Amino acid sequence: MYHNLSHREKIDALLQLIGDRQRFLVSSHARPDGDAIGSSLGMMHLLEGLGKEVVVAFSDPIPVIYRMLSGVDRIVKTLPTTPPDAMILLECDCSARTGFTRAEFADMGKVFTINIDHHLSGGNCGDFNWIQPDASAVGSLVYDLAVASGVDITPEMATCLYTAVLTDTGSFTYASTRASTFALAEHLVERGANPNRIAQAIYYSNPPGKFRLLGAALRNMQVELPIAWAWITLDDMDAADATVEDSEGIVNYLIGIAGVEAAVFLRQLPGEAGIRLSLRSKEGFDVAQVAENFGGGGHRNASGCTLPGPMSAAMDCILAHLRTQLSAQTLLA
Ligand SMILES: [Mn+2]
Repeated sequence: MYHNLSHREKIDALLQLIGDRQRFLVSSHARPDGDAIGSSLGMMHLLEGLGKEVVVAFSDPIPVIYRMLSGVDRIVKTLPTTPPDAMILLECDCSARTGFTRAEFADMGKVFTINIDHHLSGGNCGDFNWIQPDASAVGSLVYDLAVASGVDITPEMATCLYTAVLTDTGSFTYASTRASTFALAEHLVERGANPNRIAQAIYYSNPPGKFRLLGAALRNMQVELPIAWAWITLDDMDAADATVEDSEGIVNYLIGIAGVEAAVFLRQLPGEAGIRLSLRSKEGFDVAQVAENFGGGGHRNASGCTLPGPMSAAMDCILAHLRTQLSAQTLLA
């Protein structure tokens, strides 16, 4: 029913769907990042600006660096028992990616689902799907919706959406950054987002454990151009007195090396949960496909997946796959 609509038509249809309902549940993916949290809270502020009732639920804790965002204290860890009139899923290619279980969703019963995403691997899991792979962040889609709705873009909402776009563009460095991204940022700053204060919270408020862990990972680093990789074990985490949150972003250092086209960071998970992989690439190489090959997903230049342990087996597996893919691509070039 809602397929093949233009960007503007999608927005109008979505505003109609929102207008016809009163109570909303907003959620996004497990291990939430700046776009997941910023766009969800931005959506909360938008809906409340329209006089709606909103519950925002995340299955995982909110990283410390995002706790300055307005509305963070309202976020709950369980799904509401009273079914909302609609559920809005952001940055998720299916409800399972929220980290809430099938049983938790079943308790809520069938709910009209609105799915807003910019992942290439985004599936049409909702009753209404708005998948825009060229958007720099889901936060920019929420911004377009806010502008079209005529709601007041408050400093609180502007700060949430600016945080989403800043972090998902790698501080305006990723390939998804265009002139329109800066125009969006300009408007959000005019509406009250403070770039310096946001940067202080996100980039200059790190716990020391994060840098001890980075040190351990970089000591493990291997470079075999055009591939670079590094890993950390649970022992490294303990020794650094670091949290899972502290491992976010380490892979970005590996892709920063000249001549590296694909980088992979491997993190040992507790028990038999396996090895978590974060992948990054420069423009030419598609790591979303690599991750999808192992049941994961993401963007062309940033993706993730989980492989069975031990660490050495996971490393051999991903490196063999990357070497094959890269040499095939080089042959094709
Ligand atoms: Mn995103």
